[in-house]
Amino acid sequence: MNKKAFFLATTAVILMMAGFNSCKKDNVDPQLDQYEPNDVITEATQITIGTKITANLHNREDVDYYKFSGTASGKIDILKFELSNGSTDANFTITIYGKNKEEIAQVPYAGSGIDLDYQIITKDAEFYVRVSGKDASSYPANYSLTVKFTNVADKYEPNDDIATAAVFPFNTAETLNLLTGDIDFFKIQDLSTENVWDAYEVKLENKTTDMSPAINFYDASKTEIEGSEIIVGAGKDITKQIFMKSGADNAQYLKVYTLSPLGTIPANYTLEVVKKYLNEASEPNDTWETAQEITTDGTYQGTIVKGGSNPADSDIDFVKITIPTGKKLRYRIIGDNIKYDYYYNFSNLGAPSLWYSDASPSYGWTTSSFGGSSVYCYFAFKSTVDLAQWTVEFELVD
Ligand SMILES: [Ca+2]
Ligand SMILES: [Ca+2]
Ligand SMILES: [Ca+2]
Ligand SMILES: [Ca+2]
Repeated sequence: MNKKAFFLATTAVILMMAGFNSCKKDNVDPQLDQYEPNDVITEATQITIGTKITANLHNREDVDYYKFSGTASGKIDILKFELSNGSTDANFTITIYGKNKEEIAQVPYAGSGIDLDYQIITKDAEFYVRVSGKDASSYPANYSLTVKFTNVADKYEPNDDIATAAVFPFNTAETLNLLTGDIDFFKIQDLSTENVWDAYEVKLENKTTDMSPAINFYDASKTEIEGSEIIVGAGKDITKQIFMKSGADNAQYLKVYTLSPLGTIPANYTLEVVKKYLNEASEPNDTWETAQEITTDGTYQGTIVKGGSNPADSDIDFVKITIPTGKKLRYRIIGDNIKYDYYYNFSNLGAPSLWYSDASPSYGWTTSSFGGSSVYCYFAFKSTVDLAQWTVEFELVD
């Protein structure tokens, strides 16, 4: 081919292409909506979740595929499919596919002239939808379709595992919900003080008749506390008192979930953690270094909020009183389930020496004498039961 022939041939191809294009345009069926061609899933028209599509089935065989995608919130949410029927006798259905084009649901036909509403519970933000229909007496059969997230997830989401547990405030009833497949983890931590035991009442109010709520408790190391699961039954509330030490090293985690399939979704509940303020003002006083110092005769009281035989995991209340030179200490200790250790030191520095351990409260005066020199006395009150009260009366005599 010479140069001129090549030019003519190329021009002819370009003209043919141009002619073909204009020919196709001229032959477009005026009934075709702007989203065509979309008759197979691989030709699905891309739509942003939340966008309203106004389209039609232009003949009896037409089907329309759309690919919906949007920004995933990372939260379990209700995804709604709303098809508004623009025809009096067309009967629509939709089929929903996941992001890998696997079928999720074939929604039943809505009925002639009837709108279609459907919802699924999901975290995903990528779907395919196939719109098809039957029974229309004429075409096009118009419809509009909107696929949207409803943002019903509560404000503590996402908190579906212990690593994402939401920090929960005290003395505030929060309105929360569970969706299908949902679990809610919360972290309870009291940073108002350091190393002070207190009781906290965990209250779950069930706003449904069919959810069977359950709560499991975990310690600060995220290990489930043995035997901590609370199960109450459908429609019932949960109330549970827990004991926890304050401070950054201490925490408990709650796992809220349902043991029954949910009926109405979202399944609402309120959760409140009430701090009881049951410990004495002189806390923290669990070591001799932090002992409550008594400087005048009188009666003193306290509470062993969390009892137990393991001192590292129970409340201990240290009290210190100084016996001046030439004086004696008379004391009386009262309290059901109270035991105490007695320590002394002739110096105000360093650890005191244990004199006796695990003494039961004496119900009469006891006089201590240390040979006339000044001495520092420590009482460590303990209990094996929770919320045990102790009372001590001190009197310095000649
Ligand atoms: Ca189509
Ligand atoms: Ca959750
Ligand atoms: Ca105490
Ligand atoms: Ca204490």
